[in-house]
Amino acid sequence: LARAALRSSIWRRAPLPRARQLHDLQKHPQSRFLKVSEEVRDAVATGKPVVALETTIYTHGFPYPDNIALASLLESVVRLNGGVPATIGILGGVAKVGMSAEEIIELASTAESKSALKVSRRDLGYICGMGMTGKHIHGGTTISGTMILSELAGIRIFGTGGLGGVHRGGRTPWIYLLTCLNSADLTELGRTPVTVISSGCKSFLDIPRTLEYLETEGVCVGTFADGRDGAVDFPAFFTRDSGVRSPRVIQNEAEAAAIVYAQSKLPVHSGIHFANPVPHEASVAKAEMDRIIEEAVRLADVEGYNGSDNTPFVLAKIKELSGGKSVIANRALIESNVKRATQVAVELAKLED
Ligand code: PSU
Repeated sequence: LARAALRSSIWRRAPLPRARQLHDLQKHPQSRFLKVSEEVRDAVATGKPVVALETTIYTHGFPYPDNIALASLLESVVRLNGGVPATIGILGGVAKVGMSAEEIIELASTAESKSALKVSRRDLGYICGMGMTGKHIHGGTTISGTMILSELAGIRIFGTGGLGGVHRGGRTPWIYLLTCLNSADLTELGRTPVTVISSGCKSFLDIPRTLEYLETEGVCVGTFADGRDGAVDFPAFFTRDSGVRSPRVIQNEAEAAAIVYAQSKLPVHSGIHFANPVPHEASVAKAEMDRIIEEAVRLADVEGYNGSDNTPFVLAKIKELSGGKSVIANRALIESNVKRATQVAVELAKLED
């Protein structure tokens, strides 16, 4: 009976079309909708450490031309630490993995006019479909969008700033369920086997509920403790402390790589999130940041900024209210996360040898 169930079961057959699709796309990366650069294709094929980088932080996070300087800095951080960078975004309705410097400049230049879309899972079909009809839209990919394209290209490690989460309005359980005040980043981590290294999620989000949601989605969450013993907080982006304990504690990149390796061999098809707290020297005092965030969230509420418009609005307000300190912290933490991600990718490549 068990054998018959195995032969006919949906769970045995269901993953095949997706696996075949992935295989076909990876075999023909110059498909109509997905272009993977030669350098990235070669690096993936030969087991080099590749690190994915997202582009929403350039189209909707940092202003032009700072965003271009940041993009070039992050690619150098990956290279200096022994990895191959793969900046991922959408140009004219075509997904690009391993964007050239010219392509990054073209995409990042849209920050001024705000003409690019913020692209997560729901937007990929739309933006590529519009490209077919002659509407060539550019898009910055969020963590969710970048994870999907990373997986298609065979990239397993991704370094970025901060994760979207459960919004505070979701505190009451029925509102939480009915209004789905969650970032698509969380469900993506539940379904796409890519490891994201970021500084946790911003404290204007509901951190305990975000961690609960990730648990439900089957996402392993650990925070780098760097030799410190005992309990460690899951970080709150601009600050190292959130008052919420991290589910797991990771001591170094070798431990992180071992977890990624083991999970891929089991195989468990969900993502992993490793949180890397903002460097001490750039961290903003928690009490000060809490006050600023309360005010920014209140203003977003009053002015009606919801859904995908919420994060950019709140971030801009925080920048204004903190006199620019938040931007310094943001830049420092992204750089540190991308370095960490590269070191994890390097350790992972050694395990795959
Ligand atoms: N955190 C930042 N800047 C950003 C983002 C997060 O400090 O630009 C982006 C990331 O791309 C993340 C996305 O995936 O916002 C989450 O948006 P939302 O909460 O609308 O899902």
